[in-house]
Amino acid sequence: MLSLGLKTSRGRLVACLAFASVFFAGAARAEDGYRLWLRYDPLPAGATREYRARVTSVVVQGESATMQAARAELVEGLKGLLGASVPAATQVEGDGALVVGTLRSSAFVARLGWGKALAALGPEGFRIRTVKLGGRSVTVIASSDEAGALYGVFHFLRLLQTLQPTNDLDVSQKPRLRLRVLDHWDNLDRSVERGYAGRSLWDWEALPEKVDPRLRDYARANASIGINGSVLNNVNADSQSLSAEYLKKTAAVADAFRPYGVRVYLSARFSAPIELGGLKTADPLDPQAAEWWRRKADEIYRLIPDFGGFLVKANSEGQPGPRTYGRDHVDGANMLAAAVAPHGGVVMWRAFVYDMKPGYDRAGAAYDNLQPFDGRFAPNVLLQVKNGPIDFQPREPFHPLFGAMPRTRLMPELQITQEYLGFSNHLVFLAPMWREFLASDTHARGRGSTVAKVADGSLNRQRLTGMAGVANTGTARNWTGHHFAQANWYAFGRLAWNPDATSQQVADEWVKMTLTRDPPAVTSITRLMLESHEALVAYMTPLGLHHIMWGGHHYGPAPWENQFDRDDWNPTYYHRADAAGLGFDRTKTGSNTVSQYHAPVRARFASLSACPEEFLLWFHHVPWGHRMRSGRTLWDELAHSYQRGVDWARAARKSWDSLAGSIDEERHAAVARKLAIQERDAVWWRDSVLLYFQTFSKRPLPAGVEQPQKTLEEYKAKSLLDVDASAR
Ligand code: GCV
Repeated sequence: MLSLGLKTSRGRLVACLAFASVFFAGAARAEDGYRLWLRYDPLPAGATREYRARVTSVVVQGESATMQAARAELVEGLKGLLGASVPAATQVEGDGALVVGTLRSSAFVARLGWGKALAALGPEGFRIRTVKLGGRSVTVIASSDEAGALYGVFHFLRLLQTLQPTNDLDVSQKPRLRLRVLDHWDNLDRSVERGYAGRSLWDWEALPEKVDPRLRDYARANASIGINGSVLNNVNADSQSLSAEYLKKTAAVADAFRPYGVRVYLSARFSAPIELGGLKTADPLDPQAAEWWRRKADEIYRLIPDFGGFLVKANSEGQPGPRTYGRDHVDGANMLAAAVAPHGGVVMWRAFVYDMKPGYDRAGAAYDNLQPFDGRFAPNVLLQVKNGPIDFQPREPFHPLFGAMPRTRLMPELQITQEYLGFSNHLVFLAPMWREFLASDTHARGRGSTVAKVADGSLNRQRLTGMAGVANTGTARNWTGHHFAQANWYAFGRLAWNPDATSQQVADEWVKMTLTRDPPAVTSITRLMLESHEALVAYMTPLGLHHIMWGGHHYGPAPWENQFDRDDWNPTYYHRADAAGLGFDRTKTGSNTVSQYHAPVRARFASLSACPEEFLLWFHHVPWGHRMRSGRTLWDELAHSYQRGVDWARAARKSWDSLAGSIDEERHAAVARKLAIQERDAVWWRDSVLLYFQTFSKRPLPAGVEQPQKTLEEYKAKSLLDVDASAR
């Protein structure tokens, strides 16, 4: 983002908000959440009056599908928000015209002399300015390319939705990251791996003949937050998705997305040349295999000229890959990269590779497997790295690879769907977790070498950049299962656009656009959201605990679990509780994976006294009686943390209940039901984890921590998922 300048007095804004309070108290009506944050209901009367005077006609210049989408959005949006149609015109005729166009599509924009400035903002950037022309005040949304104009339109509508002043605008924005992509772990049978919001949105059986109109709404929602790519199928890929039959279906999806600037990508199964092409090998150095991929890429681009490229999970969790044929990751990635390069495509190669050797620390595995290849990947390859070294835990330290591969384009992979964070049952706003990650300082080039700067290419001077989020969408009417899970989809888009956006800003926007503009309600809901991640960590995995979830589904606690053949799928492997203490020693006396971080980070994490307490048990095996900064023992601190989490879940319910008048009944009741489940789960977590660890610590629960509701045996007997089918 270059700059965002709003030159208006705060006074006017406050006045608008006061109107909002009155208006929304009276206007609550049923809602099912389908409209997401793109609800264009009438604004409060005061704001409407003011905005109507500013926008008297809409002049969108350009007839391409994208410009038509921009026009339709503006016309519909303004009609809804202002409560009356704003006429569409072809010329600027009076005061209050809103002109939208690109340098090519609009003679008006071309005459403004902004060519250089717009070129500097790139194809997706935009400028919004209030200009005076012959005594008339005109608002201009301009860009060098159409995608930018569309993003500018959504930005302008967001200003109205959040009651911002629009009388003297001077906004210039461009996305900090180039590829802003949702990864769908959707299978061809429409099941969704780690999906908690119904079935896959892609109806493969009906495609390509029938294209669900919902696909347009999906693309539109993505465009409104700057997401410009979508990987349609699971990384645990089925070769069929690359068959001629399925490519036609994918092409129909791509057609539906195109007006909104969303490109499609596919996950590629590495062994597809064997399964689809009948070859004997998929060895990346085998000329026939490489040729098969080249032809496949040509076939895809004939059908989908703007196809984004491939995402690949190779040699991970049973997936085939170059190592299956005695080759390495570079051989595999570069062979695929060569196939898509002539068409401008990319390969997103995943770093989630964790082969196990006896005594291995899984947290160090991706680094060991990938770091040696730094500087050897082709220019159109991005290495897609999860935010933390294990696997989308409620809290992890940043992945050490972000500081260790300066000659490789590293693309963070975040998980929007809540695999380890209570599925679509728990209210947890993920922006604070992602911000913590993006703001982490790798110290790779000294102080200030944040993950955000690695990702946006500024630290290592890279132009091809990106961020991926594992999608949480499905056929659920509200898209994400939990109304508040929509906020995580929203936050992913906003942070991929600008990784420095604050969680507060993102939450505030989302609440005003989605739920209510009533100021006290906005304050209490944003507070709830901003506290929610810390609270979830407190009742699930405080102080650096990780991966103590139940079995393969990961819903609810099972720290006692040790039955999996693979050591590192067992919670006991991660927490290492014994009579002496708790936690995984990753310092020199243990696995020493802390050495994968740069010097000052490494020293801080490695020191028992300097280690941030939120990561204490991640890096250290700590005696039960260890004095924490609070003065409590480790055991007492742990117990208090679980209790704090439960207390928060209870308080959250109360606070939500008190908002009944400010939010429509339907969504209010749905969220209230989920919060009741969240409270029950928090208690379940507290009791079962403390009871289990107590068998090692042999210490009583400190005062202020409630006695467990069941026995350890009872908790062990049943997965939390089984107590409530709605948790699925
Ligand atoms: C798509 C974790 C999840 C798997 C997922 C895998 C991955 O292990 O539990 O469901 O597989 O991560 O990211 O590839």
